[in-house]
Amino acid sequence: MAERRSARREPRFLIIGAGMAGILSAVKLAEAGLTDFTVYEKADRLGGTWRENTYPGISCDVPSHLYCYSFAPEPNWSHHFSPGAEIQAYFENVAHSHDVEKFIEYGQEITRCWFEDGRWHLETANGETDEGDFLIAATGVLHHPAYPDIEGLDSFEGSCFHSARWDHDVPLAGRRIGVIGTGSTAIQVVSALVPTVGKLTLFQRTPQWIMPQENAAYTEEEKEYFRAEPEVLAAMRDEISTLFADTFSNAVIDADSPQLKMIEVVCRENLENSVHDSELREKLRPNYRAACKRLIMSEDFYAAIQKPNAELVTEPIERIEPKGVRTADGRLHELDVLALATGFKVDRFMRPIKIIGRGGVALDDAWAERPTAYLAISVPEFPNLFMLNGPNGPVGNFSLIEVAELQFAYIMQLVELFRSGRAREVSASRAATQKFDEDRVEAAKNTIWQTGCSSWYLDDRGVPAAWPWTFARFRDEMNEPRLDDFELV
Ligand code: N01
Repeated sequence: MAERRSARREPRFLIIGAGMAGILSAVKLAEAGLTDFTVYEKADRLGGTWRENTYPGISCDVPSHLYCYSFAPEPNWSHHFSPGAEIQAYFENVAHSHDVEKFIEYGQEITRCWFEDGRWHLETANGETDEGDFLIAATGVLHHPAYPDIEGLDSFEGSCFHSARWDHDVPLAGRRIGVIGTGSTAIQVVSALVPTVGKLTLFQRTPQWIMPQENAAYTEEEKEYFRAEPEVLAAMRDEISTLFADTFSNAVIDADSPQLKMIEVVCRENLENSVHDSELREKLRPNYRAACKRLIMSEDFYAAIQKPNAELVTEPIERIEPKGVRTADGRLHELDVLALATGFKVDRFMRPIKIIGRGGVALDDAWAERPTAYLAISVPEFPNLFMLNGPNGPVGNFSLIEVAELQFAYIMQLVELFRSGRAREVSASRAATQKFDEDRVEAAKNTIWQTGCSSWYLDDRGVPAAWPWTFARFRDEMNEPRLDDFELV
């Protein structure tokens, strides 16, 4: 590894992860002339969630022109909601066009980071070491697949994989495919597979509300127009951002909001009008409010599940056997392939990396109850460690790219304290972190997420672990750090 210490009195940064937030960090640091940094990536390719999730039908349900960096607008998106492969290519293009690939070290899984003598040190699985002044965790939220704890899972004789580890070598055409789960992933998988497979069996534990959402292609004329008029593209992005916040992100934090009631009406009508068989319709009808679980957008799921080669199974899964899935009614659903669209362990963040802060305190201990961070960015006693899309930030109903950009600009203001010589170590104070936590738990009581359903938003106490305020408030918070909330050394 090259000599790391800069001769200048400028900080060195260690960045964990070359996904959306890691690339953002690299671009922004380089833009600020802070080129003493390395992005550590455990895989052999950048892209994070878009590298790992390649399941059939994958697309993003945040509008394309919002789900991209503000500094790298993309006039050529093929659809209003981009397919996953296009998003992956977009990140690769941005890294290339901004010349930040040279900062990425691939195949370097960080196993341990520790703060010692005022600096962050790290060790990789290959035994290499490095040190720097700031550690940026850009490790993502939906990153660690959650495998279901179902008896006999390992005994299945066919092909079985998690949706985030899709095995493209396994043929699907004409075969019997089972899908477990009914989250955003499963709904997209089912819609994409039904037309090609022999039989698709969807194992539903909980039904979902489905928001009908068309995904039209952009015409060549539209793309040409976006290419020719970059300011129109920028204005459109702002417009989509406001619209998205007003109609959706801000609605979910107020369970009584008129927008939510509207969303509920639309979802109910979608179910009533799209599903013709009354028995199937009732199986698909949730008994909780729309958007309590993350709302699913789909224009074709209801059509897919009504096809003759599709079956919705609502009997609980009893166990998995060599030939398929046995449900509680004693029936064996014989399968060739079993896809586990069973979601993610959302409380891991940068773990399993062992992170040791000031005075030898382990992050695992600091987060023994549950992960928490001041404004989703900083943890007391972990100076100069900053997270992008950390715990309790805006997730699920926002463009995580917009969120990360605002967070990074905020972090850069904290870094400025170091550069100007005002502080060598910056971390949120305990008091400010505790107050933030109490306030967010209180505010979360008004959200739709806490109206009686289970979802990945909820922590082990059933409290939503997500930003419970408006996006405008998030923007305001990210505008400028309140230094009284920090401990500066
Ligand atoms: O995961 P999930 P996901 N037996 O956690 C079921 C983003 N995303 O990958 O509801 C049976 O939502 C579980 O059942 P239940 C988006 O933020 C975005 O689908 O707990 N079933 C549930 O149905 C999304 O919210 C996009 O009863 C079991 C499912 O598995 C997030 O990623 C696309 C089970 C898990 O759903 C996660 O979505 C995809 C068991 N033992 C993802 N264990 C778009 O932009 C779990 N389940 C469109």
